[in-house]
Formats: sequence, C-alpha cells, structure tokens
Amino acid sequence: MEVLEKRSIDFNRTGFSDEELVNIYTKLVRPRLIEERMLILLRQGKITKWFSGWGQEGVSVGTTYAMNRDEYILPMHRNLGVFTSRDIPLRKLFAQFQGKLSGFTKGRDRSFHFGTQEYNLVGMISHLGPQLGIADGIALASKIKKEKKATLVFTGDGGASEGDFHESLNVASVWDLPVIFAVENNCWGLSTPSVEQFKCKQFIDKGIGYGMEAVQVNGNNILEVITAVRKITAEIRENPKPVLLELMTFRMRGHEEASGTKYYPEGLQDEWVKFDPISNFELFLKEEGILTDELTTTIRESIKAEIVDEFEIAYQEEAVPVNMETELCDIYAPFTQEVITPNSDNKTEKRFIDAIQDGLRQSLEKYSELVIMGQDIAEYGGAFKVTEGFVDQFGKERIRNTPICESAIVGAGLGLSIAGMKAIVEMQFADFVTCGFNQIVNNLAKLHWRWGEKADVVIRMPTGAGSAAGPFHSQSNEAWFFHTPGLKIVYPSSVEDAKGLLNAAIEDPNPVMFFEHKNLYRSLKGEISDDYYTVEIGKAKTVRSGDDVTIITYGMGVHWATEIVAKHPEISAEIVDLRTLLPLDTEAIYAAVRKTGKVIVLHEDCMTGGIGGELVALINENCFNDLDAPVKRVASIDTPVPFDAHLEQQFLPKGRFEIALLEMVKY
Ligand SMILES: Cc1ncc(C[n+]2csc(CCOP(=O)(O)OP(=O)(O)O)c2C)c(N)n1
Repeated sequence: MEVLEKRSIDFNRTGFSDEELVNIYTKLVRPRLIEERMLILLRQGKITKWFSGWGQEGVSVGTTYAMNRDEYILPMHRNLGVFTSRDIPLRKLFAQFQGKLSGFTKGRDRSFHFGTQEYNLVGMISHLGPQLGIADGIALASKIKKEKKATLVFTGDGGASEGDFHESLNVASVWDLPVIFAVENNCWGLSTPSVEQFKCKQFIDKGIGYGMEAVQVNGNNILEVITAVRKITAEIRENPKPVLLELMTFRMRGHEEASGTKYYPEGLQDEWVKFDPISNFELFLKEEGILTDELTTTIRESIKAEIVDEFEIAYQEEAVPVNMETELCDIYAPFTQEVITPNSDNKTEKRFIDAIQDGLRQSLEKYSELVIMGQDIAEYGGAFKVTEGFVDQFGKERIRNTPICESAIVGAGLGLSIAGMKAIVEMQFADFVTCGFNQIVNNLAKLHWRWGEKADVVIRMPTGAGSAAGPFHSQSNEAWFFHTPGLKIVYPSSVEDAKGLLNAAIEDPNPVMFFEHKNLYRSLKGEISDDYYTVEIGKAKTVRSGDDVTIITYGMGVHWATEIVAKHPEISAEIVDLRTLLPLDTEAIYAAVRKTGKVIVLHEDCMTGGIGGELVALINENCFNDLDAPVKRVASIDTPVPFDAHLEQQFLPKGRFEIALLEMVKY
C-alpha cells in the first residue's frame, strides 16, 4: 500500500463520530488488502482473472456504507468494496472467484458475475450496460410498493457509452424512479481514454438532458461519497426520482491484470498515487488523533489474517462436482405447473385477441404484483388494442406506457421480478425485440442457471406475416430464441390455447417468449371458458388424427395444414400443433412420426436455421427406423419478408406445402 507523507485530499468529518470513522477506515482498507493478496494468488495461478478496483475503494465502500442494508446495489467489475462492505463472508467470495460450489454460481460464472438476494446485490453480466435497466425495475417495484427505498446501480464511464445507459436514465427520469446512477468515472475504458469515449466535459453535464439532478463528487474522498449518497437517498426515498452521481476516480492498475498499463501516459499513475483514497484517509485520521500507528497495524493485521484463513478454506474445498443432470436442471427455476380447469361450464365465443385480453385481465386480477409494460399500451390500448380498457381497471402504475426503450424495459421487467413482482413486456411488434435482445438472451435466459434467481417475465410477441406489412413488421423470429437455453417459447394457434397458455406463461416463474400471430387476432374465433384456466406448457396437441402422413407444425402452420388437408379428403393426415417450442414435447413428436412413417415439418419462419431443421435432426436420430420417407421441411423462403402481397404469398410456405403433401403421400 502506498505510504504518503502529505495529504492531497481534504476531508470534512462533520457528522461522523470517531468510532464511525474507524469503522469506515476498516471497511475501506479491507478490499485493498484482499487485492494485495489477490495479486500474489494470481501470480501463483490460484486465481485466474482479476479486475482491480485499486484506488477506487472510496467509491465502492462509500456508496455501500451510505445505502441501507435492505436496499439493492448493482455493482460492476471493480466493486469488490461493495461486496465486502455488505459483509459477505470472505470464504464465500473466494469460493466464487475460484469456481467452487460454495460460491454463488456453482462454478458457472466468474468473479463478480453473480447476485445474491441475501445481500441485496445484483451482479453484472459482461455486457456492462444491461445492469442499468434492471435497477429501473427494482426501483419501480419499491415505488409501487411504497417502500421508500433507493436503488444504486454502477456504470463505468466507458460502459455509459452503451445505449442501455441512455435508455435506462430516460426511463427512470420519465417514471420518477428512485435510482442513483453511479458513474464511476475512472477516466479510462480498457485502453480508451475518456476523450475517445465521449465528447462532453463531464457526466453531470448530461443530467439536464435527462431532466435529472446530477451531482459530482471526488470518488477518492470517502466521506464526501458517503455524505452525498446519504443526502440523495434521504431525498429520493421520500420523493422518488433518479439522480446521476458522477464519482471522479482513477483506475490505478490495468483493465485486468493480464492487460498491463502501457497505454497510460508516463507519470499519470504516479500523479494519482497522491490521491490514493486509503492513504489520504489514514493520514487524515492520524492527524485527527483518531488512528494511531498501533491501531492501524492491529486493524490491518486482523484483516490480513482473516483473508489468509478464509482463502485457505475456499482453496481446500474440492473442485465443483461435474453432474450433467444438475447442469441441465438448473436452466429453469423449479416450477411444477398445476393445470387449472375452469370453475364452470360457462363459455363464450371469442376471437383470438379477446382470448389474450381475457387471459391478461384475469391474470392481472389474480396477481396484484403483475405489471404490464409496453409502448402505447395504456390509454391507447396498444397497437393491436389488446390492453384496451385495462388502465381504467388496473391503473397506470400496472399498465405502463413505456418510452421506446426495449432494452431498458426488458431489463426493468427483470428488475421487477428480482424485487418479487411479475412482469409482462409487450413488444409492439415481435420484430422490435432485436432492441431488447441482449437482455433476453443474456440476462433473462441465463439468470437462474448462473445464480439461482428466477426471471419471472413474459415477453409478448405479436408476430408473423400475411398482412403486407413488409420486412420489419412481419418476421417470425422464434428460432433466435429457440437456440437460447433458459427461455421457454410458447406459440398458441387456437383461441382456447391462447388464453390458457398465456395464463400458464404468466404463472411460470421462468422467462417465456409468448408468440401471438397477428393475423389470427381478429380472424380466428372459438368458444372458450369465461373462467380462468391454464393449458400445460411443454405439451403438443394432436389437432387432427390420421394414418398416411404426419404434419408437425405450430402457429399459422396449423391453420394452413388444416385448410390444405381439408381440400384432400383422400389423404389421412395427422396434424400436430407443437404449442410450446421450448421445451419441446419430443415424446409427442416421436409418437406422431411413428404412427405414419412420413413426416412434413411446416413453419412460417424461413427455412435455413429454422426450428424445422432441429426437428428433422431429432426425428432422424430417434425415429430413423420408423421412417418410410425422408423428412420434408416446408418453410418460408430465405429472404426478408417482402411488402407486396403477391411477393409475400410467394415468400410464405402455404402453396409449397400442398405440393409437398401430395408428393409425400405418393412416396
Ligand atoms: C458490450 C461490451 N463491449 C465490450 C466489452 C469489453 N469490455 C469490458 S470492460 C471494458 C471497459 C469498460 O470501461 P468502463 O465502463 O469505463 O469501466 P472500467 O473498466 O474502466 O471500470 C470493455 C471494453 C464488454 N464487456 N461488453
């Protein structure tokens, strides 16, 4: 640790007792001593990667010290001091760093990539920015529940260049969410200095653009950090609103230990040594007569001994057991669906869209903690009017119009879930999910497997072509998500299933992509129960029984197949509606294949990389001996969805399906 002769930071100790100052010092020095040890362990190969927060401890420790213990903090990769200041036992932290079972992720994710409800911490994913939207959701939950709690989320100055920063600040500002956006401005992002990262002079200059109060503090002055965060939290707990807090500091070591610091201009690090947060504070406390050399040594030696002992315990722990079943099982949060049957025989004929509306309304009545978010979904009722009238019944807190910020809103959905609520996010069109893609495939999907937390979010996806809406309002993009372990994909084709499966998706604590074909909204009708009911997720349905050929399909494909088969009474076709694409009902698929030995897989999505390819592979691997013909895929052509109705009809597979069906029967 740097020893300074002269102090370069002025501290104001007003409001801090001697005892408290010693306590703060003890917390401040702790992460530094761990880091000193880490560097040795790194050289010994006992730790792999390490992102250093050396010189930035004032930020991590000061902010955490000022927050209440039951308030959430969302730290980043240099915030060891957040974790230590929440008093996580060191053996557990070390076990996490070493990938041991008693860490937080069963060896599945590294360093600070974990969260823990026990300590009200939500760690990052590598992508940096997505943290910020989650904080919005947590803050929204506490605002709705009137808990008078603040949430603090970190970003680096580099990570703040990501779109997530803009979206999350914007949402928090529009919704008056009690979040502190703590920009840890250490002047560098890997080798990139601030001047190559952003053009404004300082982050607080951005506050006005977001309509947000912005405060700048010296992040190396722990008392200034604590005082500022205390002042902000006292205010925003009472009057919820976000604050941009810029903490000026410097990254003393390289980006990570292996990457070095050659890009730093000569002398820069030496200059910052003078502003070391710990040495300066220590000098100050000695000047004040609060710390003596003896007390300093006692504090340090006791922490060092604890580090050595605790590290050894974690080090001695055996390597994480390798068990295939556990790996696969942990993909989803444990949940056994109990299928709910209607209370009465009362039925009404409804359109597909009404069934979805019915399901949403009854789920909102059932779960007071359920919130729906989407663009124009409140008074306007949504682009397709699915949520029409909901504001009157459930209010604007639960039926939330959102800014056009898909990533922050999906993140906010996850934040709501982490804070014990349930969320539905309506994509205005399934096509726009690309803007929230990262949150879905990297945060929602991986969360439970990484640190055992559920992601109780349903993403509603108005999908599909057929209305001459062109390449950005017509796509079938379920295959993007099919490839992502941890998600469930539900895709109803009937009115009855639309309601029952939607209710089931909302019940399920796992992230569900719920596809609703737009062209079925108003064209499809059916009699369904007026009561709340659910349909089992993960179960395919035989729509039509037959012996000549099996058609495996879902969504609009079910209707195309039904229509074409009806034109050919001479063909006895079995039609299977998958209904759930993830997890797949493989048993039902294999049974239907074995029944006829001839199979067509039909879907609206493009051919290449579509779900059909996976189905064919599974059928070949598991039913080869039962096949009487090569399995045939029929799908849309491999182009974007064209606008002109004639081109669109050529694009879609319906016409080609009829030909394939006749050929298959003849084979
Ligand atoms: C989306 C994304 N792009 C790039 C990276 C690689 N990366 C990791 S940290 C980092 C620098 C981040 O800088 P900053 O946010 O200022 O935080 P600091 O490391 O300085 O604390 C980069 C480029 C990443 N993890 N995620």
